Amino acid sequence: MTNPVDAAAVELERDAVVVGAGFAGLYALHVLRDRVGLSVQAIDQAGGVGGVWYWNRYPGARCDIESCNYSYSFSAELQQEWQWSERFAGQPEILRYLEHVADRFDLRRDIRLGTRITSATWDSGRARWVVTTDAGDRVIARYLISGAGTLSAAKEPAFDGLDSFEGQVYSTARWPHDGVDFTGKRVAVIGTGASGIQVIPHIAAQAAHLTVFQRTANYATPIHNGPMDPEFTRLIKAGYPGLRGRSRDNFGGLPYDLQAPSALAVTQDERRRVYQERWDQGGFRLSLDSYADVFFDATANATAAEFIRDKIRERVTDPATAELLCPTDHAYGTKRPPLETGYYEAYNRETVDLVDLRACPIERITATGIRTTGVQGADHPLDAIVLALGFDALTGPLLRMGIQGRDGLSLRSHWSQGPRTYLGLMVHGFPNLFTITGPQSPSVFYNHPLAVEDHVDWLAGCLSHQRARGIDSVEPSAEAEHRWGEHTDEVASGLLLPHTDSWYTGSNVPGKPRALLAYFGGAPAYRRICADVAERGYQGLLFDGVPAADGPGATV
Ligand code: NA7
Repeated sequence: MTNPVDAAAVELERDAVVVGAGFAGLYALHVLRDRVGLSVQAIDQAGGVGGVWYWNRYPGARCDIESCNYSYSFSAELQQEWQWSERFAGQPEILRYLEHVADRFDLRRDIRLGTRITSATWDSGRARWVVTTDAGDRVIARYLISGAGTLSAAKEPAFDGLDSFEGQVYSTARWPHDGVDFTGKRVAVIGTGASGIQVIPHIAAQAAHLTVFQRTANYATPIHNGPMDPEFTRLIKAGYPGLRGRSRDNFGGLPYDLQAPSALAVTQDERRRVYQERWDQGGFRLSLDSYADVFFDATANATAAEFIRDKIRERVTDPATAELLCPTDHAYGTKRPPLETGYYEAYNRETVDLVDLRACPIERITATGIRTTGVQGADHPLDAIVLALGFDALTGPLLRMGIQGRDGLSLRSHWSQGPRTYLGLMVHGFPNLFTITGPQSPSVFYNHPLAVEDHVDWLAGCLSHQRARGIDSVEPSAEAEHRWGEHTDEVASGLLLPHTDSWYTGSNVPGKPRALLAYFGGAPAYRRICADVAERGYQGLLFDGVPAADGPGATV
């Protein structure tokens, strides 16, 4: 076996390698370099900063959280100077914001773009990570900080014959920078998750004909986007500290009120009034701000589900199409609820058809289109196919990096039955590896920029603590990791969510082990746990192989 640290091949030594230049990577670079004082190299495969907002450029791409919430809170100046033009910013504006952050905090000089990490190997002898890139060089670093994202590894299409298609194939997760003109084209969209639901109205308005291939109908509800009102902007800016505080005290990191406990404790009229009010407010209000037991109780959930199905039936003219668009095979909120503008109305166009892949699955893609089978199987002639198939969420970005920890242990084999972490942030056997918004942390259940800031701030404290004591390596004990996994499972046990096939559970990717990939204990409880761990001297961690503090690890 060759020594991973071959001095002749080393090009760069840094204290830390940060993976990614999206929300997580940019903030990690800023804090570790400018607050902790480390030398840092950030690396991103993309040609620019922005993470998912660099790649997902399809028409209609938009954040599903209000921009005054889906933004960094760490800099009062940044909050005051940045103007959001819409309530829910579109992809171009979020990308401009992240580019501004990179410039404002002078981050670009330490970001290497257009470079993919091909492997990261822990060298125990030197207590360093050896990170190789597709440029053929290496960076040697004490810490490996992943800001690789949660929804950044696009699912690979596995349709027979895709290569034989003579038209154009596009993926929402890798949209061409110059845009696409579908005028006069016969277009297919495969996939009706959040991405498909955002792009479909735009393609429907432009293409000569659109065929949507739907496997699972979704509970999409209106986003109710609009321009930012100057008075609203003024109020937000005047109240940012309170707003962020309330967000961090909320389960999902949004400044919403406490949900009422039960949809079943009120009359049907009252329930419908609440649902209608949340529907009118838009965003995630309906799912996150109505009744808590919608997430736990199938009967309570059914009341919300039926409310949404009624709305779909009102909006879609053709009753048969409306029924196909009504989800009946999973509970509301057990897939991330897509937010839409004009999605259902798109099906009222004469030029838009819906194909039910449950009744007639795709047999293959031919040179000229898509062939479905089953009773209503048909050949659909096409000029372009848009794939909106989703992501290998949370674990995918980490596993695709080729990470090897102590004694050659690969992360892929350590996670062969699903992710195993401590706090969703560290992994036993992988010293000095930190996974920002990693699996088994609140991540996708917590407003992303705040989740990122919490993790990076905690990490900065942990690294400062170690460095002050001359500690070379940190990793969780096997017991702490085991207990965190048990706790994560226990928190999820009463939920409806694990029973649905979705990217939350990994079941959208063939062969991926089924596990609820994020921690469902909520931001306030999780923040308390992390603070307790630090206050108790980093309980559950091994510093240079020795328990950092007495006790087995995070207690809940
Ligand atoms: P999603 O929500 O995972 O949606 C992917 C869609 O693609 C969904 O409708 C899938 O159907 C469909 N799909 C996936 N594979 C296939 C195959 N092989 N055949 C037919 N249809 C398929 O991903 P999105 O990108 O839309 O959204 C991801 C998140 O990004 C979103 O939640 C927001 O947080 C932002 P299925 O439901 O699996 O039957």
